[in-house]
Amino acid sequence: MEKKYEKAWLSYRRSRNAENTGHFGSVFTNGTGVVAETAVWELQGAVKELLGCHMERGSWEAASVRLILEPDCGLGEEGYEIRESAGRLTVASEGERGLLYGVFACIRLLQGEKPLEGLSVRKIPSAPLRMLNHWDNMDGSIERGYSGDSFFFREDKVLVDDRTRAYARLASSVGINAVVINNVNVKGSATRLIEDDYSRELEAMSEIFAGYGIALYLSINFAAPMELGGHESADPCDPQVQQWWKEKAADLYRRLPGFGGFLVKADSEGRPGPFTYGRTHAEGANMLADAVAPYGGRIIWRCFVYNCQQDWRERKIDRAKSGYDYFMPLDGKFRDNVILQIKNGPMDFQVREPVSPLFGGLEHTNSMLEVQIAQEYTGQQRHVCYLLPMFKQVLEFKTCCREDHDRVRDIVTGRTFGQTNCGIVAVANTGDDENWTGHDLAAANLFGFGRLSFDMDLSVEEIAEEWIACTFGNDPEIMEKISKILMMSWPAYEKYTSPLGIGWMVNPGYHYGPNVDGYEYDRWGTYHRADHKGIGVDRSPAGTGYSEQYRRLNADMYGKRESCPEELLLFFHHIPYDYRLSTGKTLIQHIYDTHFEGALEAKEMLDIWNSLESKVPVTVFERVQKRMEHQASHAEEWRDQVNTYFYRKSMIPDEQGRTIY
Ligand code: GCW
Repeated sequence: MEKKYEKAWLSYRRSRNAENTGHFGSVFTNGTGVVAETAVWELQGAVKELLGCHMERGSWEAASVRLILEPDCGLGEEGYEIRESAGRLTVASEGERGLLYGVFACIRLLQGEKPLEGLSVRKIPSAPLRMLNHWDNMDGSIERGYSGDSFFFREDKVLVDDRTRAYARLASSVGINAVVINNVNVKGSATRLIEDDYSRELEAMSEIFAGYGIALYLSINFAAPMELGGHESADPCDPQVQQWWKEKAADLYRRLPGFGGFLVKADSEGRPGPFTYGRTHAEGANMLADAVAPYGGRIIWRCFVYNCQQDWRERKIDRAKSGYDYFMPLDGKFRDNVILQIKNGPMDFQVREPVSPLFGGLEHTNSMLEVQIAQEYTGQQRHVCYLLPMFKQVLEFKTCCREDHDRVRDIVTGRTFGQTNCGIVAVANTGDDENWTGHDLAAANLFGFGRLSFDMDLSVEEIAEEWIACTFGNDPEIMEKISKILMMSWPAYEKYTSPLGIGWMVNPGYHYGPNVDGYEYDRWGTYHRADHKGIGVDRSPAGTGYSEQYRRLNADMYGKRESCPEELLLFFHHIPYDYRLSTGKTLIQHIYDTHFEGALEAKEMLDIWNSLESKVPVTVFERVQKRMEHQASHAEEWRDQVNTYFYRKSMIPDEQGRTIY
């Protein structure tokens, strides 16, 4: 039985803005391809539901809406312009995808009940590649999935049905143009996705995606030539292996319309890779790049490579250093159609991390920022945690790699080094739950990631408001209250979980809930090093030396505890509990205070939500309420475990005498 699904932010409710109806009598396009057709279809459907009017196809002269391909208008294939004058609306682009994005922008305006008169908007997407990575397995489970099972796979089959299209609509409506459907950990039958076995389904899927301007990508198993091709090795320098991949690529590009390329996790967490053959990651990636190059394909190669067999006793080895250590020496050695995919921080999607020093380090290699909207370490979609403020901070971070245009956003949009193969990707938070994202408010992260990738000038508040208007309507009370919850949520989560950038402190394996020492004596390189005097990892030059991986100005800033931004203090330094922070509070008092505050804020968010009872649909109200009630009590659990742990270590009482156990 297919599970039901909702339309998320594309569930159009009747607009009260009757003035707009006049603009939507008929539509004309000079686009002849499938994406232009999609644009017309989307507009007609939305106008019908939002304004209640039936939109005909009209001629160029007569149509009230014109979707026009204008060659050489400087907008590119994906940029668009929307102009309104004298009751006529024109959406222009050099490409059909631009028309589609323009149409979705018009629809958002209608959803937001904005007037169209005199409108003049011009947008060119910030990032060339705007991608989602799904960690979906062929058995239907999702690695780090918190919204049900996969809608791409079940019982080793590829699913192509109505939901595939519904998904493509959602993704495309916010500007996503590339999707990897299978987990980066490619094992078992997933290795066979590049074989003929699944060609019919993948062809159908890539056709649906292509209609929405989305390129399908697949994660591949580096050892596939052995597992599928019967070769004795997967050595990237072996001509037979090279030939095998060339044939595979030829085959895939012949079968799948608009196929994008491969995503590769190699030599990481037990996955095979070039190291086995004494080869570098550049040799590995380039071999695949050569195979897909004739078809304009790309290889997206992950930099999440580290030793996951570390000895916790060893204090000089530092997992945070590994990405840079492996990839910096290879700068400039990758083909043009290789993009390195770099997680935002040097560890792993913690609630607070510094930006990976590979951004601003690499100068001659295409790079792409990887963030995670699946909330693996930020409440697993049971806690509300609006992550856009974090992503925005990462994008705005000044790497100091040159005098200007040195922010992460400049790098991943190609501005800094003139690259065109670059962009931003999120590990997706979807599943086959009715509302797609488990927590209804987690959809703000999916919507918001897409919108930010398309337009990095948008503020996180604007994005939240757009999402709320599209999802819940324009009622000022709803807008204000849900915005407030979203904007409170990341800071609150940070307060009641791990302090000042230290990270982890979660239950091993499934990564949910507090366990301060959960990873402390484990092999994963994730330690807080707390003792009775202090806490934190010394990553200064006197410690592991990680801070030295940054450009000079940043290295100096992080390297000294006095200049290190306080939110990252424990990431970079081992600090005594009685150290005074800029607020005048001691470190231990800061830990106690933020944990009490954070738990109160979780309760406050619940109260705000409860006050919306009559304002949002009852099913949504109840789903969110249930999760937020859990969040409020789980935040108390976090508060009490963390505070108690540090009280017992330090034996320093809370100045305010609150209950610590
Ligand atoms: O954070 C870790 C996750 C793994 C994941 C890995 C990765 C897909 O716990 O589940 O594997 O990151 O990014 O490859």
